[in-house]
Amino acid sequence: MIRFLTAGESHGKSLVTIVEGFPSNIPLTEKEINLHLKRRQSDYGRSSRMKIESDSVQILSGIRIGKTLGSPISFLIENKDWINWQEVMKVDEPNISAKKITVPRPGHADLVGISKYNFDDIRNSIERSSARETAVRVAAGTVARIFLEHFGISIGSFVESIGGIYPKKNILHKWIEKKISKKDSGWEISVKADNSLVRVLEGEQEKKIIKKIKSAKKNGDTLGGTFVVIATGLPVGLGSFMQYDRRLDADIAFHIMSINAVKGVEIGNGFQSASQYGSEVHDEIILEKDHFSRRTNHSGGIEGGISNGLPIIIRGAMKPISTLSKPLRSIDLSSMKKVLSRYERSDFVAVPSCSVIAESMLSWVLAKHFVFKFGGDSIEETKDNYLSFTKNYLSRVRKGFKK
Ligand code: EPS
Repeated sequence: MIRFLTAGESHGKSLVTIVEGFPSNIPLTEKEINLHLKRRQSDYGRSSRMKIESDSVQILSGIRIGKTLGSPISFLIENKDWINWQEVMKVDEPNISAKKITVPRPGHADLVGISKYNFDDIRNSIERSSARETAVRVAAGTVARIFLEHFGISIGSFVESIGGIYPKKNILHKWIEKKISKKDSGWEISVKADNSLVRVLEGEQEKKIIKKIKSAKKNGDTLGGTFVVIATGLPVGLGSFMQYDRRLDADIAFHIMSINAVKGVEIGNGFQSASQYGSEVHDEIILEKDHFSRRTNHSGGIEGGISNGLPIIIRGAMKPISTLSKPLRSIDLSSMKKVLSRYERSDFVAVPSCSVIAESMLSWVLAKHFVFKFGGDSIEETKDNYLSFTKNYLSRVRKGFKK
């Protein structure tokens, strides 16, 4: 089983992660990880912090001469802004007395954090709850992505809407209502989305969104939105219905929901299917040359908690950023009096970055179930196991059911 942990505070010295359980001999370079770190930093609508940080990873262990060793891989990403926060973030007593933060921002982790951990300064809640931590998640997720690429699995995303502005064309229609050809790849969607300042696929929509972000900024307000992540090239059989916590859809929902500010996750036709007839929802089964397929993909590539080989389609909803310069009402914890909330530097919108982080989280969870099913101590062994299953499953079904 693969696993990873992250550590690091938003304005601390650096962020680190340890990634464990991948087989040996996967080619991996800092350059590939840096590419996705840069994509995460898409800076339209972000705070001036994004002008300070230009993330790049240092590989500390687990890789020798460009390939994984099978040992724990560790990564470090420096926080360039730390230089400006050294006193505030000092491990021992600071030379200056850092001013305590006493007014919690509505919707942020400020108040629940101090209540739970008995902190006497909201700064202690802010630092670890910050989405800055997602930089190292992308590093870990990129190991998973590169591993999956060896099996033809490709993952991409786009921003579907920001502030309620959706594209004119129903972009998901093709992926859900039509039979996808083998050539359609998840990553190609990302290539298109990466050309847009806000990672959308329509020019007119981009213009409207930028206008709305500008006006939100002017009004001291923030925006959220929805994003779509698509994985293609999957084998049948990732996940299981044998135990609740091995269901692929459940695990995907958990991983996407774990991204800061995500409040909703949908798989395939999700919420829409709840108001339709069964005959409109369920994907009819067809037999192709060497595998079973479906006429449509309303299920979003997962049936019974198991991948069915069709593209996995995920939609996520991100709430608006909770730090507003137009203050909402709160309580000053030092006086327990009603006050207007405090403002500190923040993003106005972060849905484009969130969509890239979601690619990493989906890569991670798919790699987790892939390694669980196919195992292998070296990638060569994993490939043998994968080919033996994918090449032979249809003939095994034929043999087993033959009258
Ligand atoms: C964040 C607040 C902002 C964001 C940060 C997440 O940082 P700061 O408090 O330093 O202005 O820029 O995101 C990142 C630094 C990043 O790399 O994504 C928050 O409160 O979650």
